[in-house]
Amino acid sequence: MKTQVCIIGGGPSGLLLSQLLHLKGIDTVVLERQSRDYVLGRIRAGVLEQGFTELMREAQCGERMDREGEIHEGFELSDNGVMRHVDLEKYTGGSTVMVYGQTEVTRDLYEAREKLGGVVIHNVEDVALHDLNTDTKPYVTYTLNGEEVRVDCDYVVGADGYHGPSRKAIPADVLTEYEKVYPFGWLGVLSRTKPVNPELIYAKHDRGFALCSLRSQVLSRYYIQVPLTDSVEDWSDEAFWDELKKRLPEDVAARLETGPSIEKSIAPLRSYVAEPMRWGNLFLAGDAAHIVPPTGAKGLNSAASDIYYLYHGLVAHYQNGDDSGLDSYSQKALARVWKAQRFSWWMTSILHTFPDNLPYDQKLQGTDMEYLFSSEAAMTSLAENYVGLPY
Ligand code: FAS
Ligand code: PHB
Repeated sequence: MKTQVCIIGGGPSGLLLSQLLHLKGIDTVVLERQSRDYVLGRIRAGVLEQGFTELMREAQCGERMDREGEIHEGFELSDNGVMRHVDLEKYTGGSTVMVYGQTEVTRDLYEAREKLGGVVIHNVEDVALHDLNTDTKPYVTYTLNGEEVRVDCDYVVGADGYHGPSRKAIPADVLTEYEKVYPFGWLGVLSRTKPVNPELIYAKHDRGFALCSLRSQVLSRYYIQVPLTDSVEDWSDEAFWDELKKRLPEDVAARLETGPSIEKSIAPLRSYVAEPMRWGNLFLAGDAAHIVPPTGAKGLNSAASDIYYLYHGLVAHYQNGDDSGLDSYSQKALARVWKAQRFSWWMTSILHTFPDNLPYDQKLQGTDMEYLFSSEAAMTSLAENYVGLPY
């Protein structure tokens, strides 16, 4: 099989890039390890930056998002029951975020690929990357139903997430990895209940962090911080709702509509960056290159800016023979990735309880919250990072 760009990974990064390139006449093949239903069954991100929504519209995938997604002009920050509003629109001069689940984003992308006849091959196994940094062109091999297939291409894009093979194809003496593991995870619940609040509530509490989010007016998404030693089996629905209520302001807890969980999972929190994001004719994008704790809603949104840079670099290469975008991809993508890393670390640091925190550290957390609400500059910094820094 021959193509121009072989993309490993049929998550949002891989699908969005393949759709954008297709519309520019650039041929791609997407190789995905799982079935489409499995990919769509993963419940992940919920908040989209404007940069992401604009890319989705450019990819001709924004129609349902604009119809069903919710524009949010701010969110609430609660500190041990005292809730205060963060006015994103005011502090950014008009920017907002879109609340629309990653599952729906991925569904829209799959349907768009199908409509254009895009090549997305599911259930592939044994994906291996070859000749990434030689004078010859790269190729990728995989097996499907026991048969080995070879894909000859100009470029390989590793959009295969943290556990995929692409990053591992970069020699250890070339790759530098930066990691920070947090001593807790997020227990998330999806429930067919009316969201407790029109906007998201990020709740700092001595018992631990909690987040009230949503997917629609009839589908709510909630999280509570839990120790890494916990497992989903430790948490009945009733126990989850009781603990969530304890971490929310009393009036919010009183109006919380509870119901059976239709999805319940624990995600560990980690900050991770791999550099460089290019090696020869291999480009890494999204979770294949970086991971953030979900506190700042930057995981999916960092993937979007990678895709933006890579998309424009590949179009310039194929349409004008201009390689400047590809040559600067890693440096440009990482510059924005690290700012998202910083913001995600900062939001996580001020909102969660850390088992080893000293009383001094706890005082600093409280001071950070007070400084936010006493300084236009501090609030502007929070708001501009949350809505998404420029690409
Ligand atoms: P993905 O991991 O989504 O997709 C990679 C794809 O590559 C997968 O479909 C995988 O099956 C495939 N793949 C892997 N190995 C392969 C192989 N060998 N061959 C072929 N295909 C292979 N972000 C937020 O902003 N907010 C959140 O609340 C949030 N919650 C999250 C919860 C969890 C449990 C996880 C893991 C992530 C969460 N994220 C969240 C981050 C998440 O949204 C990612 O940023 C987003 O999925 C990135 O998309 P991709 O880069 O496409 O990676
Ligand atoms: C979600 O709705 O899943 C969500 C929203 C905001 C975050 C993290 C997760 O910061």
